[in-house]
Amino acid sequence: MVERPNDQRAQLDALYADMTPRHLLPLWESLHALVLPEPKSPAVPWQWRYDDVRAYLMRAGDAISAEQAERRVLIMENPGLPGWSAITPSLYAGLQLVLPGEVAPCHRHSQSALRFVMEGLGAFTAVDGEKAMMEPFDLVLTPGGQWHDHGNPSPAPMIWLDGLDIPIVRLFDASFAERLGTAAHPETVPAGDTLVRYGHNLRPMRGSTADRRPGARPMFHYRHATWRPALDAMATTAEIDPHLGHALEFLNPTDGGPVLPTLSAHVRLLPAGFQTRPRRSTDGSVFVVVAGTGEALVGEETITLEERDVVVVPSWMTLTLRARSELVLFAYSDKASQLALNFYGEQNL
Ligand code: GTQ
Repeated sequence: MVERPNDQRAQLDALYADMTPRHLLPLWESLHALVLPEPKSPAVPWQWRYDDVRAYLMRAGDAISAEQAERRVLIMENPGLPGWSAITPSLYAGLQLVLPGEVAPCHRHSQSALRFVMEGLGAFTAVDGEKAMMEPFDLVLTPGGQWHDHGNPSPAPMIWLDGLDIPIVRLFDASFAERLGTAAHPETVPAGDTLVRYGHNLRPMRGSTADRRPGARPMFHYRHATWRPALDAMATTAEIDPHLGHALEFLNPTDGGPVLPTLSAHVRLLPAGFQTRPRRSTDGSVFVVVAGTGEALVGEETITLEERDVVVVPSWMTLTLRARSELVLFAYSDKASQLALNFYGEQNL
């Protein structure tokens, strides 16, 4: 509360008391907290150790089937956002388990999702009836509005990170969801079709019957077998960015923009012994350690990084990364949303 002379204070207090029941508030008491001079996230830096979460997820696997749960997922909720089911104010993150022989039934919703495979081989995500066979550290997209189901015909558990824009859709009160009614969407094209047609910087000619996927977003599978060699090659040939390390963004081949309307994703490589210069950006980000060990300095916090750890870096907190051994990271954020809405900012320090 702003300091006011006593008589004014009494006058204002009387005004507030009378108008509050009418759902009216004085802006001048909260303006500074509503319109901030710079971002100040209620989210905190945090880390989930993969083996720790995995143990709970396997217990969930004993307790409930994927079909029964619809999605058997443990939500990673930011300790600074209790009750939000969110890892940052705009991002959702969870770890999903599909056991051998299980299906996660077909549904669609306004929310866009990305999946980053943590463990397992040979389960699939099907988008509008087209399967992508998933391998560790593959990125798979299920854009908003498209039917998707998951299945695991392999003999081992399949676990992936779900990154969704649930809080963004909630902010706009724009959520629609429906179930198909059958567990799996009828298969529409052979598995892997998206990669054949759109995965090589080529596309079927416009208007041809071979151009089957939605025009604006035809690619939904970005394989580790593709992105990793590209990043490794970059690390041997390119000058390293002092603030990022070697970094490649996943892109939508139709326009060179982010992979989803709301979410962006990228990968980085830091050579052993390399330390980035500090950097901050307005897109709170979720990192996954793909390989290597090191540390993340997030504001005042030091977080040790080990393979498959999940780390959240809130908006505008200074991040410095240190690689003990060669460090490979995946990250997603709401940068796509912020760019579209003209909010995005970053600062190299
Ligand atoms: O796989 O469709 O973690 O709809 C949360 C909501 C996963 C999914 C989540 C979802 C999904």
